[in-house]
Amino acid sequence: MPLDLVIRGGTVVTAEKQLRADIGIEGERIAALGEGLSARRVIDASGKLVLPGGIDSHCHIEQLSSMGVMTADDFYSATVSAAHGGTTTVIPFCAQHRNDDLRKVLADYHDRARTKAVIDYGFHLIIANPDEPTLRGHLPAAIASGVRSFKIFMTYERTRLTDEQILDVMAAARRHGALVMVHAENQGIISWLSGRMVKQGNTLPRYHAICHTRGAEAEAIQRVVALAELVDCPVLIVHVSTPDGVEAIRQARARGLKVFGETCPQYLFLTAKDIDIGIEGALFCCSPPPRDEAAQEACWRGLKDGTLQVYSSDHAPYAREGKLPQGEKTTFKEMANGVPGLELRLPLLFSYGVGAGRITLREFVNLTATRHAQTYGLYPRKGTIAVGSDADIAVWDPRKAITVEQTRDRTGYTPYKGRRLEGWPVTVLSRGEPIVQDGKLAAERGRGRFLAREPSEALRPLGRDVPEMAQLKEWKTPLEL
Ligand code: DUC
Ligand code: ZN
Ligand code: ZN
Repeated sequence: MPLDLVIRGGTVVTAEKQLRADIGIEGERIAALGEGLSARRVIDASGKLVLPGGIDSHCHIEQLSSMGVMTADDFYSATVSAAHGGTTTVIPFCAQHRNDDLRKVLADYHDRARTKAVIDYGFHLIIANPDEPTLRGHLPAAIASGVRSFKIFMTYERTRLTDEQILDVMAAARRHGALVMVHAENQGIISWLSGRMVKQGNTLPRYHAICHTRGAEAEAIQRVVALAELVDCPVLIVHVSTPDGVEAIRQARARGLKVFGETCPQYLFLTAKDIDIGIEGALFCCSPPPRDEAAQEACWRGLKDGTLQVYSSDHAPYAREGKLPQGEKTTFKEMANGVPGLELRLPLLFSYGVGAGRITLREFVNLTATRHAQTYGLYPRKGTIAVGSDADIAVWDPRKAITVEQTRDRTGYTPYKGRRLEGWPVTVLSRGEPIVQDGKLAAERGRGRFLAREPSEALRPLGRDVPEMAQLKEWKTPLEL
């Protein structure tokens, strides 16, 4: 029986190896890897790199911010933009706000994605209301439905959890098998400083970068690591931006703790100087903010040595009106936080990482796809090129050069305008179907499918008690209320 499709003559790269091979596809899956494969249809990949499609495990799509601003992208525009940049799976957030019932939140996001996504998607939750019904009923049900991770905030008045609440949600995650993702910044430092700045009329975006201090990140990471160690709960620190933050994770890992880290393009390619351009700096504002060259270097080092497991976009796409709701008078406290990055995440890392000799091609695949799948319970269905895996594949032209103008999301801008990039995914397949062909969209709206995720090794507790917990166990003293 001939195969449906063969990708012929390319250099196939996975996290483990690089080889010249044809890839045979039958239906939605990879059916063969080898030389001289034939099929009904052929994609000629000679001179090209054939990589697993990217997995973006941190992006915000069709999501209301805590201040009530809707992202500019819906599930169609975001996933179209992602596909053009070589990403074939996204894991965005279903955001619970303080008064929301988690069941309704989850149902709403399923409705939003089902009819629009052009690539496959999973969900994380954002837990802002860890009350009894949420922790005892709604969250376990959501986890059982394949939503095996959720984010919590240590800052923002409307979403932050107290340390006691963080311990509660960690205990629930441990019990029901979910990975806790943490936005780690110290609320007191940020609100103390920003209160003073706003009162004095220092409201330009540049003060956003001042108020979210480096120390605010490092303190919160150290604190949340202590909380996680107490209840033996693995954690993943999202959007790490500082040398001290990376170091705090490195030290926790050196002690054998399951603490994972993530960084994003804005912390490798932007600095606080990009924000310090007057009111227009709002377009570059995200939390935590980009820092300086030394911080960029620390994030690169963290990616290279495995302290930071994954590289995600944190695509938080707001159009100008969301960024500047009061026009020129908007204070940095009123701006929607976040920058777009779904489409350029991979091409930026390819050019400035692989192209500049900072990382190898195999590390690129690991950081953009394989580790996301492994960490979030999608491996080996997604994130690799292997017989039996979904045929989610990006064929890269390593020599295609572009100057960034505009991306396909709906923000109307990109923070990376004017950058020279070399290397671009020219053909992209999702479950065996070409969804981008020679740079043109070939996907039908709504073809993307929800991915129920399995418990991953990352979220399995260590089974190691701190002395106080061990003592309680010895005394047979229960912790449950
Ligand atoms: N955190 C994110 O992860 N994204 C956007 C804003 C924020 O604070
Ligand atoms: Zn965050
Ligand atoms: Zn985010």
